Amino acid sequence: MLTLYFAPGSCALASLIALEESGLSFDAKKVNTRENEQRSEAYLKINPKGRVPALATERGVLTENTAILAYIAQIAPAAKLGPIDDPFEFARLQAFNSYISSTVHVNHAHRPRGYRWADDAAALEAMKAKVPQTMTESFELIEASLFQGPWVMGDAYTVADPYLFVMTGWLPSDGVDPSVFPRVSEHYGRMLERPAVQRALAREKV
Ligand SMILES: N[C@@H](CCC(=O)N[C@@H](CS)C(=O)NCC(=O)O)C(=O)O
Repeated sequence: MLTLYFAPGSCALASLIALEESGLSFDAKKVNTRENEQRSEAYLKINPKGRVPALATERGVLTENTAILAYIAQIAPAAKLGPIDDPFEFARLQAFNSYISSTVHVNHAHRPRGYRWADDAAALEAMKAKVPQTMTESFELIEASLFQGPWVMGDAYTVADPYLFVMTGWLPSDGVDPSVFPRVSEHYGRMLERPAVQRALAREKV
């Protein structure tokens, strides 16, 4: 049995959507990040990083969206969530997801989680102030070059799509108007129509 540890409104939504798309049977457990449950002794035993998502499998716990998304695509071949038989195409998919994880998500985190990098109040404010610019620059690149359309990797829906969806959903709170990026905005709307996305969003609300 697979168990996904997630928190509403977090990046774990990407892995939650991928699981919903996969057709695999899984359990989803909420971690109350508002109460800092991710730092509790019990949760740190599951994920010593103190972050969500974490995916408990029969072979152990996987962390990091990039790893979890790739794993889901590979263990659910019938769902066709990635080009798992083509090493080059799969690496291209991983390149997109790595950019989201290492750059776009980190840009965003400078607003709510600046304390990871600085203690000084002025430095924290300076980091927050920079977020609209860094998110805009990343989305300009995605809109113009990385996003192929109608899905991230082209005609086929893959595990890159839920990951982009989560980042697009954060743009308004990061002070960026998503309509500036029409192709990405259309993708967001297309995602909202998918039953798996609707099921994942409903799970966040329960
Ligand atoms: N690179 C990690 C980032 C995980 C991460 O930062 N998750 C956030 C939620 S979006 C979290 O758990 N934050 C809680 C905290 O920082 O205490 C991934 O993609 O899985």
